[in-house]
Amino acid sequence: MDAAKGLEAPGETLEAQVKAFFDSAPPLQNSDEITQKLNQFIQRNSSPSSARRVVCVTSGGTTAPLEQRCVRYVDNFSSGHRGATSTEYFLKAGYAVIFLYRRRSFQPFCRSLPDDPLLECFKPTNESNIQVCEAYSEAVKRAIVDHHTAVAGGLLLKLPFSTIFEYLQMLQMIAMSMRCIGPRAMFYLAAAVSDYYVPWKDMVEHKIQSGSHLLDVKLVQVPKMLSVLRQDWAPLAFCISFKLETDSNILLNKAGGALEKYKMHAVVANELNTRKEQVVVVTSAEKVTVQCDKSRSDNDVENPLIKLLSEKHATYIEDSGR
Ligand code: PAZ
Repeated sequence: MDAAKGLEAPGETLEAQVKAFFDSAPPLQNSDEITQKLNQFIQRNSSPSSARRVVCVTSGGTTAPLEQRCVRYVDNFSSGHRGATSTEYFLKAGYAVIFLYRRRSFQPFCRSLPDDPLLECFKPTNESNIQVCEAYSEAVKRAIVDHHTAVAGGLLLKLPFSTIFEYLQMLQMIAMSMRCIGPRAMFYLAAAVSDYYVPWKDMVEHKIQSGSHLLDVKLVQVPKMLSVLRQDWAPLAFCISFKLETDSNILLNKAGGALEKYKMHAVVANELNTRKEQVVVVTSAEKVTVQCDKSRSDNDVENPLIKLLSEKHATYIEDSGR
């Protein structure tokens, strides 16, 4: 939504903007169920016998609806590949993962399956049973086993969102539930989050009718929730945000700016066209270029990236003295 022009109320404090955002948001349908799932998940992964590090991975783009009974919305680019792949590597590194993802975006353990269409993986047999096609049998088996092991083992909790309203309400709930584990919590914020939105109370209820050559929709800036996450929601957690740019000349400066402004522990800078091959991890001390190792079979850039961040997180926990 970078091209959109927001109407920021001059002089309005961040606190007032945050309040206005949450007051105007339509309440989550299933918030009790989500809270229960979160509490169980955190409890399970923080018992003395299995005290793990827990990471919240956000993934995919948020939508900003233009109508309450939404037909049209402004979307943010993200396939969810980064978040899904990172989740797999965090699980491998021993983390429990809360995967906050955009509905119908990439899912962990499904990268080797054809998604267009998934049904090509299967065929009916004579007895009307279903069989996995030979070409995909290994990939399907691996995906099912790995996914089941993570979910049934209580190491992966998946929570879907579509709109910016759902995303931020759920992020807040997750942060609150993770407070009790202090610095063992990590936020890995790879989702592409709307910069502008239409407040619910200003939104038309029904589908906008065509007829005028000018669509007059006023978009308001989404409050800078990274600051709120760091300061209020999860002050002890280790926080990593992402910065995406298409112009490599401004990328590192923008990442450095975000690091400082939002007091992140690291910002992962990536450029649209090369994001699958290379990222730069920007911290107050250094800028580390992380590249995929093309000689390996697991040659995702997320492999060395999660290794590096997991080491930094371990140092952070040690320094916190807990
Ligand atoms: O989801 P994906 O793999 O297609 O892309 C990942 C990404 C570029 C959305 C992510 O790495 C990222 O930079 N997220 C933050 C985007 C932003 O600056 O708002």
